[in-house]
Amino acid sequence: MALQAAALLPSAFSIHKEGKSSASLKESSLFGVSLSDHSKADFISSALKTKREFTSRKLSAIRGQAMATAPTFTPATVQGKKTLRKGNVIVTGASSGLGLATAKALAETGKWHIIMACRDFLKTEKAAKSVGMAKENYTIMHLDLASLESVRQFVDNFKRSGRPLDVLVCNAAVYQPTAREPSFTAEGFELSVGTNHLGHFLLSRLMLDEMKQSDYPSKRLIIVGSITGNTNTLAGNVPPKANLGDMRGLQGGLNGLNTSSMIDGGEFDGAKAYKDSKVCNMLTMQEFHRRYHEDTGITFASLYPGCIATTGLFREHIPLFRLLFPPFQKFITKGFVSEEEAGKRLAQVVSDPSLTKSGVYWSWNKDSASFVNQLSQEASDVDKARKVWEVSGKLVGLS
Ligand code: LMG
Ligand code: NDP
Ligand code: PMR
Repeated sequence: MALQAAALLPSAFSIHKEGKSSASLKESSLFGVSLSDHSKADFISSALKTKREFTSRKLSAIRGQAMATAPTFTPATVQGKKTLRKGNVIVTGASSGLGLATAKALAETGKWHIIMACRDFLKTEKAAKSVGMAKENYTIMHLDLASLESVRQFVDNFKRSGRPLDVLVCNAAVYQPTAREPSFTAEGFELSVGTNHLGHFLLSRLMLDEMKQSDYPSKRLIIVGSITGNTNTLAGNVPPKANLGDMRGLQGGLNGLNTSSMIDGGEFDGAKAYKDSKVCNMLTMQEFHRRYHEDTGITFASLYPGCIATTGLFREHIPLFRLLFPPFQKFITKGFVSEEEAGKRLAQVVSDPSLTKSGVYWSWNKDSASFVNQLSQEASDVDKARKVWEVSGKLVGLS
């Protein structure tokens, strides 16, 4: 079995290709979102205030969301003689973990307006405040990826806001390692693949036209992948392993009734469903690249930011796992990264001028230098990518 050096011995790996850390960031804790720090009154007044501040280029109503916007075209950077406006980036799942750390890192550069696309407005508002994001740097918009209706509504709402879309980051995910029975999305798809893959698949397909229309110089569509979906690594060989098989379950709609809830048609396994969903994420990124990069100039990329063993991703794991997993990753595998460091990495993929290569999967070595990593055979299989694209398109009602 071919195992990747990067996974086995991160400290011995030293490809310094394009690794420049992005804008310098202040040390600041990402933890400890305290309810008492953010009173309800505070929240309501800020929501009302930001609503007053909102000036849409189109005057159509924005249904059911609070917006905390800056004027869209704030000059932020001077490139040559041209003044570059602030970039607009949507980050799904920005209410915690990697998404929040990325939003914070981007906000601190002053060059980005972050649309935090989240299912829990209050949690997101508290999270943004807790990491010190300035109001003018973000907008919270409702998105529940476990409902295709919500995805479509989000896209409509975003279009109505009149903001151009420059970068889309598909980051949100759920992981159900201890579930014995599958749960399902609003449309009846198994929850992990339905949320992590199908919700994002519809979102990015629908947002592509928005991105095409943007005049931003470096447009990017980023889908977060993971090492555990790649069986060419040690981590990807910890059972249960990702495997899409012939995708008979996906073709049947993952409903657990007349078809399996698993992509490969097997018995439900929450950890495998998550890893399969990450394989779909990485395949989708490459299929986007093949179909659209040349015509649109958009950069399509995926990444493994490192093992961020402290995030909410493990909230459903047993307490003993949550206790031991961070030290295990820190001291034994040495694959651990803090939320802050992981956020800087994803922020680089969003905005670093040197990370414009399309169709690639980024990883970082022990010096936090980025390099183009190799995907497993399945996660780079061209036929599987096409099949995932076609079957998923039908499931979400696109083709
Ligand atoms: C399943 O269990 C769960 O059932 C499932 O619910 C889901 O969670 C899933 O992948 C997620 O995992 C997987 C099971 C497989 O793992 C465990 O049960 C072990 C959990 C360990 C978690 C970390 C805690 C470790 C605690 C160690 C103590 C640390 C203390 C820290 C203090 C530090 C102080 C300095 O596990 C297994 O099946 C067993 C192991 C399998 C390994 C698979 C690897 C195969 C790779 C292929 C061979 C490669 C050979 C190379 C050898 C390289 C040697 C380095
Ligand atoms: P978190 O649980 O901290 O963050 C996940 C985010 O996804 C949360 O904001 C959560 O919202 C959101 N989310 C979940 N379900 C939905 C939904 N139905 N609709 C909208 N948003 C939803 O985990 P991480 O930060 O660790 O995960 C972020 C990404 O990083 C994922 O794609 C994960 O696969 C990837 N990753 C993580 C690694 C790690 O070691 N942690 C390693 C490799 C990749 P809410 O706050 O409301 O729950
Ligand atoms: Mg893993 C270099 C070795 C390495 C790395 C980088 C990870 C990352 N893991 C490694 C090794 C091992 N893990 C080994 C040897 C074991 C057996 C003891 C092991 C176990 C393990 C479990 C039980 N690891 C896990 C779990 C989880 O539940 C996590 C998971 O699979 O979530 C899907 C997980 C992870 N290990 C990682 C990373 C990044 C994860 C979690 C998140 C993800 O892929 O998104």
